[in-house]
Amino acid sequence: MKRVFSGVQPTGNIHIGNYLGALRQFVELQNENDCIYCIVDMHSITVPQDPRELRKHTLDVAALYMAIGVDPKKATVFVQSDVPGHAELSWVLTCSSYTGELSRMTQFKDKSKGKESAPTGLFSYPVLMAADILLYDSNVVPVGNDQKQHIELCRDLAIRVNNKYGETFVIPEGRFLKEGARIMALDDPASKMSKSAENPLSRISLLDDESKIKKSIMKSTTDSEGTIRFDIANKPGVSNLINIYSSFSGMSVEEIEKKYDGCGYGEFKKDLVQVTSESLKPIRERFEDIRNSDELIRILKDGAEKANAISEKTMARVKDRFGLGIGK
Ligand code: AQP
Repeated sequence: MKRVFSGVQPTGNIHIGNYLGALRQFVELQNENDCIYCIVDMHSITVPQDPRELRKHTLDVAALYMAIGVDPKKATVFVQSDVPGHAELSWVLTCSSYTGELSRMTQFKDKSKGKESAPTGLFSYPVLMAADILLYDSNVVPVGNDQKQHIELCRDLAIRVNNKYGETFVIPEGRFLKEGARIMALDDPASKMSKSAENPLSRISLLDDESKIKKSIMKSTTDSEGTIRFDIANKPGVSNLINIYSSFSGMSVEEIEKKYDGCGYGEFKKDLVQVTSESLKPIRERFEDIRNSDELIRILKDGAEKANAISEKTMARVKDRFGLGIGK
């Protein structure tokens, strides 16, 4: 049985990019693996957060995990800041990382673009992410394609420590869905769909109702050609919509192109609204029940307890290898 670890930041409501790119894998993996799914709230504070909103989103994301089908009887679900080992290991790994490699991370470059000075946490974000993964001796990390570079850094850090201090960490593998699983912003298909983008119409949240879904899709950026054809280089907006259609309906790109041959964007978009709304409605309904039940907090407390037990073992090993503390 493999150990699987992944997390989502509670920076806002989970959108269909997070869901189709990463979270959908969580559910299928939990049946045959030892899965640990975290709400990575400490990553969220790398950019300013309203404390009340952060806590609300933390519980929302936890409830959404379960609404999409994560089963707390099969998987461990908890909040990152409830397990101190993440911060502890992050510091140890920070001391084995280099500013050069961190400054090459494209996410840091994107998020700090145009700023004279960026928060240190934003810079060292990938080290905390490496700590999240290595703390649990994870074998597999299901994430979106945008995280490939961070997974590579995590592996490099683990190998570096193992070479210098002796076998300490399991070397994890990223699990990425096919290239098309990267969902782009609806108002700008050159940028990825993002929770924290300013324009709410740039994304579809899993909790959006039909009228918001309709508004986002009907206003989405396309092109002037007028044909439903998958061509990322020349038709990025339409290709992104085809991708979303295909992911929710299970139809292949070719089937969709054939179905909408000769149709205009209006008709295609209208159908996409329906396909998306039908897929998200049951998630939204389950979310309401779970979010309003007392069970949610109990599940997160139990999850943190289980995660802590694993994390303490790893930290004892790490401290021993590095000569930290007074020893046994
Ligand atoms: N647009 C996307 N398409 C496919 N996968 C995506 N992921 C994120 N955006 C897309 C994947 O979703 C998982 C959770 O992401 P995260 O919350 O850890 O952080 P993120 O990648 O920074 O996501 P956002 O939505 O863009 O949040 P903000 O705006 O706060 O930065 C990850 O596995 C990610 O790959």
